[in-house]
Amino acid sequence: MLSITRHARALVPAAACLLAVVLTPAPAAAQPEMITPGLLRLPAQTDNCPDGYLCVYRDIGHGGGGFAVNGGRALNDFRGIDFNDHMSSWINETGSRYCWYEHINYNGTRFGMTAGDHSHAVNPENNDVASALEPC
Ligand SMILES: [Ca+2]
Repeated sequence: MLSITRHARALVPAAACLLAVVLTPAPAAAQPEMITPGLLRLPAQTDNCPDGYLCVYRDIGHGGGGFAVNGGRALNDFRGIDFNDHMSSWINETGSRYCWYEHINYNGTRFGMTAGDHSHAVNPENNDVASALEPC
């Protein structure tokens, strides 16, 4: 009897530890972070673009994190979000055509982003050059 009790006592910490492991929730998926109303920072772990937003990504294949702007909103200078000359892919979930520009303040070559369309990878010569975007 005594030996069973001693044995049971030894098992309590092990059982508690096992319970703790079982009860620990899985880490929550990283969520977009609002910078200002209508502008979100996208975490590197997500590749989906919220409905109603235009999303630009640091890496090809909608990876590496990036930014999402609510439909209708423009960004005249990517330097303001520390994203100048970094865009490699995009998704347009706004329902409106958007354009991105080679230079800030909508200057330089303009590239269309059709509503509901996406680019897995912009052309190599246009990689890491985007500096602004707006509905167009
Ligand atoms: Ca640029």
